[in-house]
Amino acid sequence: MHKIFFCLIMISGVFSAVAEEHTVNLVTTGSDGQMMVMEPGFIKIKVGDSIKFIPSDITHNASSFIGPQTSKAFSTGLGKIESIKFETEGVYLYKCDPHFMIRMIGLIKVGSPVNIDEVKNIWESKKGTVIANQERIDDYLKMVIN
Ligand SMILES: [Cu+2]
Repeated sequence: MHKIFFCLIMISGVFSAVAEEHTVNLVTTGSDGQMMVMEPGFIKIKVGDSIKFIPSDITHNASSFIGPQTSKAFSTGLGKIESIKFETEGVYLYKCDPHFMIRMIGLIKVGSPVNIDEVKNIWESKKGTVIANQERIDDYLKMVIN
């Protein structure tokens, strides 16, 4: 009997280590005063983990933008709380569709950042000029370390 309980505890421990659900808030005003920002803007997760995206209001969502070539695209509904599972290793930039032009963009690192150079190159070619939050994504990209 004790052995069975021990096994159950071991199994539940393994499962919680395998897949976690993280939370990212999509907010109009950030806790540090930044406007139109993902919190946290840069998050590290494991392959198989999920992220629950929580918009502060109807004007925000999370939509894949630049990611690993074999990854699935995703787009959550405006104002909808949705959980997305990340099963492909690499770095992902994702955006809020209504606020892309003011860089409401976040960065997710899933496992190892195997495609970081590619993401940086694509971002350089797309970033252009904007009216706000110019340095935000470059700052996030600097945080990606193997
Ligand atoms: Cu937004």
